[in-house]
Amino acid sequence: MLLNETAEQIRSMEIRGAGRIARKAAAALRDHAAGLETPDTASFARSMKEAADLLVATRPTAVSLPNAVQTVMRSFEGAGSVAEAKAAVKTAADSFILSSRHAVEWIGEIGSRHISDGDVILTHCNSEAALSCILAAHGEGKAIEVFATEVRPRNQGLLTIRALNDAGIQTNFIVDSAVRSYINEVDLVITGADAITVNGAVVNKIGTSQIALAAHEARTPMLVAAETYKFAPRTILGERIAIEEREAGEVLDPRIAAGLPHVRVRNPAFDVTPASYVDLIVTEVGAIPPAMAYCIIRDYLGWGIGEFHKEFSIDQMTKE
Ligand code: RUB
Repeated sequence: MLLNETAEQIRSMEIRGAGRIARKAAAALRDHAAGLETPDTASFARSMKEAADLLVATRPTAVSLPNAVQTVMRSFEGAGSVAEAKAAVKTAADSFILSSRHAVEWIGEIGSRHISDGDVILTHCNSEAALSCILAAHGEGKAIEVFATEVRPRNQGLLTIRALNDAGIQTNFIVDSAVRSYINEVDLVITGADAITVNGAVVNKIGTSQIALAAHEARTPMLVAAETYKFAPRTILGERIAIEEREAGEVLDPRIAAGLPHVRVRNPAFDVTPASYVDLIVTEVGAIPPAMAYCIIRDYLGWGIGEFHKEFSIDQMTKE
């Protein structure tokens, strides 16, 4: 698929969900590289950098996107020819896509061990990783029931209830504001994540932090299902996760808004749940307490304090 087309599909949310976005971005870079006709590796690198920047700018919150792009972009560093660089990009993109799919499966296997026969689970938004846990538990024959939220304003809950229904799982569909009314009937909350910071805070669909708060008060455990590439390396350097604010028209019909000059619509797409409200993060390399986020970043994303020094010296060099 063409690069600009993929970028537009991510921007418009035709392609959505942090894992899917990451895989599509990797595929778009791979296809872009294959079609490039550049005379040398330097111009190849420049064109790939432009493509990478375009993709990363589409949605600012899900760090799976820059992490996937970074994986592909690092693959051709030091390539001796354009052909070698193209081959490296293809291998890196294909292997990212494959390992991402496997990660979602493994998360399902690990996450399902935290689900008991007879459990009532609440989920929010539409997360492949969270659904993988729920579907795996159901596949193991556990009799589970799910509460799924509507997820205003984009109604991703509709995707979730369809998947649950198709699997034959008993599901209750509720408006977002009904969570507290049902939280005492829920045994476990499972959500996905768009980003996890070095202090274990979880960035996910708007409303997740309210659900976590209600779950915390009700002593209902909260599980977050997230592949390792959802962890945000640059939070080690103090970088904050940007929370995407989408257009007002998603929340309020512009014709109504036009008659309300004193009303400003706010439409953040994500929020931050503090680590203290999260019991466990289920990754493809195991279930970890949020306090171990740094270890995941160091061990699986290859970003340690050494990278910081490297970045710092590069910054310094470009200033000098
Ligand atoms: C999607 C969302 C999902 C995470 C995880 O938001 O918040 O919970 O991306 O999803 P949006 P997954 O619909 O705005 O992209 O587990 O599928 O990666």
